[in-house]
Amino acid sequence: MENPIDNGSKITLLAGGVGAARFLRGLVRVVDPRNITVIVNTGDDEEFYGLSVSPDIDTIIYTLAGLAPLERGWGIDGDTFHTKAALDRLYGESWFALGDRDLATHIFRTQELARGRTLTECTEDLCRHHAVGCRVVPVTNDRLRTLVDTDAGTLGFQEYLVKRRARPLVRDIRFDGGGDARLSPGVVEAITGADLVIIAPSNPLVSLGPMLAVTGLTEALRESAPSVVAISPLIGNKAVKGPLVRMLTALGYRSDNSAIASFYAGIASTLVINRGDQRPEVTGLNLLEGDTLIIDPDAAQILAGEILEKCLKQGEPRR
Ligand code: FO1
Repeated sequence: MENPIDNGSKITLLAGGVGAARFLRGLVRVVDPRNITVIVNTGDDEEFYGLSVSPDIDTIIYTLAGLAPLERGWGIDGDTFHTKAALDRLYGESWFALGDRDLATHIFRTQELARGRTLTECTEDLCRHHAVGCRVVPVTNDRLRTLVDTDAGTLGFQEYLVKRRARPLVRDIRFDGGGDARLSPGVVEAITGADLVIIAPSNPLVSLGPMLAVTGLTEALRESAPSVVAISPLIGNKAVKGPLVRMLTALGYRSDNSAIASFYAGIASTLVINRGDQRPEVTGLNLLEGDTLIIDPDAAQILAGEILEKCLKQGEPRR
């Protein structure tokens, strides 16, 4: 590797969708991708037309493969929607836009799952197919679904976010299956064996929340807390993307770094906040300031480099 930061350290990233994918575009420039494990949320997964759709996994894979649209972040850049249009004529207009090329991923995943293969195995195949160098692992191979209790009733996460445009007032967030779901093989080892675990600038309530609901993840993080760093998804008390602020407010939290710090206290030792932003009031966390607006890969590379430089223990990697 040309980058002097990379000394063979093993890095594990806990990831939601677009925010995590944007950070990864920089991380892979400073760490050998073969030493990166990405543990991905599956609480957003949903079925459309009988097809298993895993939006966060696909966002990570398409981004690392250079296929994701820069601005929108999800799906495949330049994809067409002829199948969606034809299905809309058959069933009436759908609120979830599956592109023609994207559909191949969902058909493949659905078929392989039906053959008895695990989501971990399907994800490995998709990574190989797209020449993704990192190990991308779903947090669980078991059913896990984020449910949003709102003033308009209980909604699946995609129904809340996409169909209802995150407008209903959130009363509670639950993770169906969380208690029974088991962590995917290798997840605990990827955390306890990492030189550094990074929690991506994803939504703590609906991206990290479902992952932490799977028995064993919180414990693994607590065990590794000195090597866990979380990146706040807030910039100037606003989220770069998505309904985080609306959700925090509706649930009675403050929409600032104090709320983020209290969420990660006990499972991380360091919180990265945007340079110049209000610092959390009470926190047992070390604070690190960085430029966390990482819409372009160069900015993500600088942030990833700073985090590694400050948080990676000096000396030899663990293994
Ligand atoms: N988000 C939308 O706002 N509208 C869509 O029609 C949509 C389709 C879609 C298809 C495949 C996919 O992997 C993601 C898609 N997303 C869409 C994004 C997704 O709903 C969310 O951004 C994530 O679940 C949040 O991490």
